Amino acid sequence: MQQYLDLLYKVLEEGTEKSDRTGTGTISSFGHQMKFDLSEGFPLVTTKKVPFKLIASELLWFIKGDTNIKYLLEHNNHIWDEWAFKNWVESPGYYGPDMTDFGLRSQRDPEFKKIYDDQKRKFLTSILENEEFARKYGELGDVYGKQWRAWKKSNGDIIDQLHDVIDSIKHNPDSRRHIVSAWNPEDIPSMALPPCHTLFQFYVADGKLSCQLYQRSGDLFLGVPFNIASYALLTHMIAKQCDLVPGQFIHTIGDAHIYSNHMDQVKEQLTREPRSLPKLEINMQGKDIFNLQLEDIQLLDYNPHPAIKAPVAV
Ligand code: THF
Repeated sequence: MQQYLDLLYKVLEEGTEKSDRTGTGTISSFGHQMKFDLSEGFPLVTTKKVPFKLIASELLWFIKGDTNIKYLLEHNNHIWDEWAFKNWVESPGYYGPDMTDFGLRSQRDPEFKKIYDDQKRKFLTSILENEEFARKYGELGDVYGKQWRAWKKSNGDIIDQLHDVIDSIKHNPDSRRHIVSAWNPEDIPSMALPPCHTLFQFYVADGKLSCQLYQRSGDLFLGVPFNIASYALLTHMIAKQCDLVPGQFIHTIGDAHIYSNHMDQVKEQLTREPRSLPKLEINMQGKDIFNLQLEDIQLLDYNPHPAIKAPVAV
């Protein structure tokens, strides 16, 4: 994972200060690429502990075509909470205390943080306990799961891009069109967040399956370790289903940035020595990626440095 550390270092050294949508502030640099050979081990960052279970349950959620956080909550996965909570507090149904800019305010004002935590806890309980509430307010809109599995055509039909790409890898491996796009310009206004991982392409040669992702925007400290592992896992799964061996994961990033409130964490991480990579085992007997369960995915020999906490920008 030296490439990941090199990228952190490079953006720290050469990045430009830029304001951003969330008001947090970043240092940023444009246009980077990392290449991971998946035969050398599973590319999960070892210089801090990354919660792999959350990555796996998020990916299974995308693959199911689900866009409601209820499934994530049932798997103790809270990485999308803030985006659903934002929709709720901005909706006409919300009568609680003012939550404008809750992300930034909760980091700066401990009194507000208590009120915010309380509102968020109530919100999450309602999602888990009240089906109608969950259907209305757990929904993130037309995010990844929707675009991968049910891209809406102008005539009302849908396209299952993930299913189709697996078919084309199996039946026409040399094709140069093994592409899944999450970027649907028409749907951008109805998304909780326009997709950061915009488009990915598969490539088959010498019995190996490679994948390249174009990510328009990458939160280098929090998001990118998740994104690398998520697409590496997807490549392993699809390779297995198509009787291929995992080749490379190539990660191309547009705006690569470090949030101003992640600087100390990044510097701490850069003092640490990378360790040997873990291994991945997937049990696909009698299954395909569409009915794979969390228990079928095992990470072995992962011995990272301790976790480093950081706030997520909303
Ligand atoms: N927004 C921002 N600002 N950064 C992102 O990385 C990001 N995502 C998704 C959508 N919007 C984003 C959400 N993905 C964590 C990790 C991934 C996320 C969101 C949050 C996170 O906080 N990880 C912690 C552990 C959290 C926990 O244990 O619950 C970590 O230490 O890794 C990028 O796709």
